[in-house]
Amino acid sequence: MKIYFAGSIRGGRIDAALYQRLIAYMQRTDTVLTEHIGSPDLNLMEQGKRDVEIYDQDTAWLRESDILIGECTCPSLGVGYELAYAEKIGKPCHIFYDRTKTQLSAMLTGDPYFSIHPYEKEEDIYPVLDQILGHQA
Ligand code: 6IA
Repeated sequence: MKIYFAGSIRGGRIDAALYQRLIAYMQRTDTVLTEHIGSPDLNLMEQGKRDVEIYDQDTAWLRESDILIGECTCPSLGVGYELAYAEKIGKPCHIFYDRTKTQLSAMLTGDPYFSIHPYEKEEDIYPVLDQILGHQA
């Protein structure tokens, strides 16, 4: 499966290490098109890449992907945009967020299109990912 993993970049990098662990977990069995989202050096890497190129590449990957998986604990305008874009083109969307740290936007929780997975501990995420990706838990 080709996975579009969405996580905050300019919205804040507080959960970057979590993104990296989730990406590594999914990469054991599937292809993650957006593996840079977990990179600790993203600020350095971002320099020199024009925003229009980022937009064009990411929307192409969204169209190419089979599924979007978003980690939405750290609010990000870009991730919100990607979710709406993915819904518009009919890609299944799964949203994870830590319910002890944030309240998700009503624009996500109020939209029945999205599959929303609140969690309290990181280890709760992995069995749900296994189910989504069709692997034995
Ligand atoms: O508003 P935000 O920056 O938090 O939006 C984050 C979301 O937008 C992520 O899910 C990404 O898919 C996308 N995004 C934002 N900035 C970039 C980016 N910057 N590269 C790729 N996707 C991005 C450049 C870093 C790169 C050279 C490694």
